[in-house]
Amino acid sequence: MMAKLVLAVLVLIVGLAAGNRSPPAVTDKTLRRIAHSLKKYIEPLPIVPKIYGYSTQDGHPKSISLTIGMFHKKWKFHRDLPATTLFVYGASREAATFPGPTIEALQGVPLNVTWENHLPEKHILPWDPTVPVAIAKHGGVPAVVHLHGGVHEPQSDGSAFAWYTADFRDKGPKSTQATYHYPNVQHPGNLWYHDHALGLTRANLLAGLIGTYVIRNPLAEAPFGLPTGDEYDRQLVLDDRSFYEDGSLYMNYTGNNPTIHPQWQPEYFGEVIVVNGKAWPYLAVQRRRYRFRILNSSNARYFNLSLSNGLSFTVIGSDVSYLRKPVTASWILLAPAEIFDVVVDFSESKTSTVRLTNSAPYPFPTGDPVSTLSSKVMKFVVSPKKTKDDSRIPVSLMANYPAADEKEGTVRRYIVLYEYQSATGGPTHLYINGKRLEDPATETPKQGSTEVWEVINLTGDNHPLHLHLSTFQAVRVRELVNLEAFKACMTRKNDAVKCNVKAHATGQLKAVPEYEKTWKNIVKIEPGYMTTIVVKFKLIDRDARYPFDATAEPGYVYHCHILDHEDNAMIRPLLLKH
Ligand SMILES: *[C@@H]1O[C@H](CO)[C@@H](O)[C@H](O)[C@H]1NC(C)=O
Ligand SMILES: *[C@@H]1O[C@H](CO)[C@@H](O)[C@H](O)[C@H]1NC(C)=O
Ligand SMILES: *[C@@H]1O[C@H](CO)[C@@H](O)[C@H](O)[C@H]1NC(C)=O
Ligand SMILES: *[C@@H]1O[C@H](CO)[C@@H](O)[C@H](O)[C@H]1NC(C)=O
Ligand SMILES: CC(=O)N[C@H]1CO[C@H](CO)[C@@H](O)[C@@H]1O
Ligand SMILES: [Cu+2]
Repeated sequence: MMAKLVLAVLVLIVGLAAGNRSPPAVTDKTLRRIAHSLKKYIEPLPIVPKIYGYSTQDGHPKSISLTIGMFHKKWKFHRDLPATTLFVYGASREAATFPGPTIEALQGVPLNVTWENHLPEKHILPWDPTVPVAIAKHGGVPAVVHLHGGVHEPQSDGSAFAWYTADFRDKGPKSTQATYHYPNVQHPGNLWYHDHALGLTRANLLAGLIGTYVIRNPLAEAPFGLPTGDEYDRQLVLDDRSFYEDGSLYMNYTGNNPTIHPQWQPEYFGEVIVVNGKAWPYLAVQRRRYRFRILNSSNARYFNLSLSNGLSFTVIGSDVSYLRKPVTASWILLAPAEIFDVVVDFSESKTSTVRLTNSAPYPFPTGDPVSTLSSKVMKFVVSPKKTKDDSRIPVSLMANYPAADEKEGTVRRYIVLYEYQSATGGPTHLYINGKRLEDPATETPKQGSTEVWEVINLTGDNHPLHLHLSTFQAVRVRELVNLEAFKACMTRKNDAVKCNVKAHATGQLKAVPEYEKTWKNIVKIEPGYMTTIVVKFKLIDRDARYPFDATAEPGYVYHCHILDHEDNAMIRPLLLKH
């Protein structure tokens, strides 16, 4: 009783300190009832607005500067839900959307973006002061933008410590500038921008701070003959959210271990599947090919996507890179923050509707099976008449990209993922290599080099590993044998070599899916396995060094992209050296 009272008071104090309204009482059942009450497939899928990151005034593409703000704004997720306040990106408050505008850049044409923080005094969601977190002394919401998949100098990387509030009233220890330089020197592909403020990433993204970014190279891409134009080449930004009756976003105000972390929960799962800012939308399509750039921007939900009625995906790219050649897949497993670039040919549909469905358990891979709610994603309504279609699926794509070659690696590192639990077994925090973000950098690759990272998962979850700046791909996924003995040794010594990792990394091999055999920004790390990734700290299409000083302060980071893990604190510095 006393403990409960103390807890309630603690939660109240923390809630007040964090400037939050007290949470309306709500149960999972209520959240599910609200989700069930929304009529499925009646909201049309919005086209994500576009902002060009270059000008073509006199025929030649020219470098420009953009100003993009973070605003609070009412957003309606569904006809049957009242509008609610979100944090969103846009050129102005009027233009701001969820997800934010797609920035279209050209390879080789640099772009400057000034990211302005116009967020209000108080957050719309709860946050936890006991994880390493940005705290604004003078009110306001700390924010900083990271371009995920971007190859750019460290000063423009959106370090978790480089946050700032509205009018720069408060700023983090590594904040220098609000204008970021994106040189766009890298090969064409799909990127996204999102918030990266210390300890607030899960809340800021849930609140709406996400947007997509495409780098094009018309000369290299036009010969592929893929579907083009706003109508046939589209973004599908997937995420999951739960809502209160009044339409506002739900996030649990009570931690799973409230005496340790009053708010932090190991994984956020929402009952409602949202695509391009609308709950369970539909898209009317013609009987022809469409290109979809599918981004999973959920906090923690994996999606195992498939199409009904026998249609399949032709996968042409994964994250920031085209594949060497297209791969047909009947399902694709999308981790948080992972992107797949696919073509779907609706002329093959024998029916007038096609559903995009999800079957990934949550947490992935050993959690609950999907519900009738989260198995639905969106619906395509296929027009009856066949349409003229000039697009095609090419035989090969970026065949000149180098294959991943482990022998090129000059350094081999062991990267171990740990989860720590309370006496009652609830996760309390997660670390990489048993170290905090604030501990000195141990991963210090040479710029221009290739390394081999052996990533060992000692937790029960699949973790999407993300490295800033570099691109990488998995070459081997091997089961660890005598896992418990290895884990016990690692828990004591935290040293893979001393714990004789070679003797344990002898189990079954799992194939790397064909559609992931390219240079990626996210690799899914299977629990109980050692995943070998080849990491390139250079430009892959030209085998060239970065044309900027990648060794500058404040450096980069690498982390798990389950946002709730990243915030507490599955994240480490990545400092490049000359
Ligand atoms: C972008 O910023 C860089 C560095 O400050 C500057 O040299 C360049 O002129 C800017 N470009 C534009 C188009 O303003
Ligand atoms: C919020 O978290 C607490 C603690 O883990 C849990 O008991 C409660 O059921 C959660 N609420 C909902 C609606 O899931
Ligand atoms: C989306 O990404 C989140 C985390 O970034 C991940 O947990 C989730 O499984 C992903 N969902 C899909 C469908 O890929
Ligand atoms: C994804 O779902 C398909 C069935 O739709 C299933 O065959 C496949 O094994 C699933 N993939 C994973 C990784 O769970
Ligand atoms: C799914 C799976 O194999 N998870 C394992 C990940 O590793 C931990 C500890 O090493 C195991 O306990 C999990 O079962
Ligand atoms: Cu994780």
